[in-house]
Amino acid sequence: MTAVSVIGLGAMGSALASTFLDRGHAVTVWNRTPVKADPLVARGAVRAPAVADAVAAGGLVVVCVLDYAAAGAVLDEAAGALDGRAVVNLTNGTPAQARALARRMADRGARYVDGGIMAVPPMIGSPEALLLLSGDGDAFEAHRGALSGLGGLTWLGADSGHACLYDLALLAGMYGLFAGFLQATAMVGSERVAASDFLALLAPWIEAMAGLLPDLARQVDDRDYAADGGSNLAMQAVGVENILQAARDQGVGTELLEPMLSLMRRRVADGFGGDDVPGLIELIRF
Ligand code: FVH
Repeated sequence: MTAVSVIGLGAMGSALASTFLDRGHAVTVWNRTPVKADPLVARGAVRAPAVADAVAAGGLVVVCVLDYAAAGAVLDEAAGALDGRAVVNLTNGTPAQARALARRMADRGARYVDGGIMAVPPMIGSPEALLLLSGDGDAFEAHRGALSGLGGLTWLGADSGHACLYDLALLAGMYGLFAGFLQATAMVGSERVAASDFLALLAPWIEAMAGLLPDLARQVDDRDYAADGGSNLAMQAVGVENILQAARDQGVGTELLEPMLSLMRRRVADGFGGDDVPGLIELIRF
């Protein structure tokens, strides 16, 4: 079994360390605030006195702290121990931050894999938890077995920025969904309808709309947004205007959907009112 070191014992780092213990790995832990290691030490983990000791102890070094500034700082503190180590950084950040840290790790002789976790801490160790990983393919293959104990793995290739990019893109999809949920429940809430009651209508509606995604994806890929007699953008823009006006009339805020309406108006003004809604991507895409 690979000896694993976990650096960062917040909610997620603790769940990772705990799961490695469950799977029978020798686990060394380090956290800036040492007391957070106590429950893991009670279960058999070794407390490293300094972060460099944790790095030196692990065949696989997993980092999971708040942000890349913290990840960079703790790994700098362990600079002398990094040569030859496999470092898997599961901290949330941007592709540019991941690529910069990958270069710093390579300069110090570490084999660096970047990752994103699509799960909340209680899901770690279950098949529903998804880890997105990219970077040093040899390090990934060497530790695929240990990492797969945390959840499902998706390898995204040699660019260490890709795991972050996919992670943030998936989260963007999630926050779009949350924005719609909040707008909808605030609107019916203005008439004292409980969100939990409204879900009986909202959840199946969102599920039905999710069924349209393959068609929308095809339109985006083909850059062909013809509405084909379906739901044209000019009509949908009027619908969104009505949503926002109704919200105002009910004393509900409109900030979540205003950016969408403003893109719709621009696209209609540009002469694409007969297209379908995926055409909006032309106003924001690379
Ligand atoms: N928890 C979640 O639901 C999400 C799921 C998806 C992935 N995220 C990312 O995981 C990273 C860690 O998140 P977390 O949930 O463990 O966060 P906290 O419980 O707030 O713990 C933060 C840890 O970071 C340490 N830390 C912060 N700043 C520093 C620093 N300057 N130097 C060293 N360590 C630092 C902190 O240490 P301490 O406050 O206990 O001393 C915690 O160990 C994160 O990127 C999520 O986006 C989680």
